[in-house]
Amino acid sequence: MISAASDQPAFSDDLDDVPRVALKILVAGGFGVGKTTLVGSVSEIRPLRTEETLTDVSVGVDDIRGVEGKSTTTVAMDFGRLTFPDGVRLYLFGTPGQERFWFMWDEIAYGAVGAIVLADTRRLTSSFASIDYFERRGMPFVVAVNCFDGARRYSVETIREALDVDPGVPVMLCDARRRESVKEVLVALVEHAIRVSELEEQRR
Ligand SMILES: Nc1nc2c(ncn2[C@@H]2O[C@H](COP(=O)(O)OP(=O)(O)OP(=O)(O)O)[C@@H](O)[C@H]2O)c(=O)[nH]1
Ligand SMILES: [Mg+2]
Repeated sequence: MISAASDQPAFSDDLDDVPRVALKILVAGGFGVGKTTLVGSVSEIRPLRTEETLTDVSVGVDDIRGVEGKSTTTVAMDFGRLTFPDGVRLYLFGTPGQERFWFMWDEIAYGAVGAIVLADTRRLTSSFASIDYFERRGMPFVVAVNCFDGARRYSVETIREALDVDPGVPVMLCDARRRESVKEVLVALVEHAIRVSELEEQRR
């Protein structure tokens, strides 16, 4: 079901409200790592969601360790928007986490400048596929570890080693429920994407 949360203003495409720069950002990562939560906590418009109830069929298929209270899953995408005071507007697209919906990724990823790969240290392997995806496509990404309550804390270095990501890829800790924390991740991603594109420019 497509729905919009009701605690934020509805989406309005005000023609006077044209951003200086508009960038498309993906929010990826394994099943239940907090992608929908992240888009919802930072979006300035009512986020678009496509949640469906998890059925018994998913038992034994989806690893819900640590998120046992989870009752729905994203079946198409999440969409939200955030504008910074300097006029940079980010359009956020959350991907579905379940493997059976991965066929949609190429279309969701089209035109994106970069991605956040969210990870949960209790199920780190569930975010490997996202990392592979962006590495293969040469799309800049940052890894953000969503620090769930009760999950063991690891240092950024330990997580970097476990995920075996390139030394240039930012790895950070975050709380997907906190707007300021998510903003920090988004700023790190945009800065990283600019660095990557400058390096590519110099190589040409
Ligand atoms: N304690 C805590 N719970 C969280 C956090 N982020 C998400 N949750 C909870 O974890 C569950 C999973 O969150 P979602 O945002 O639906 O995860 P998702 O990655 O979008 O899931 P899929 O779309 O199914 O892959 C929900 O029950 C959230 O309420 C967090 O930072 N801390
Ligand atoms: Mg989701």
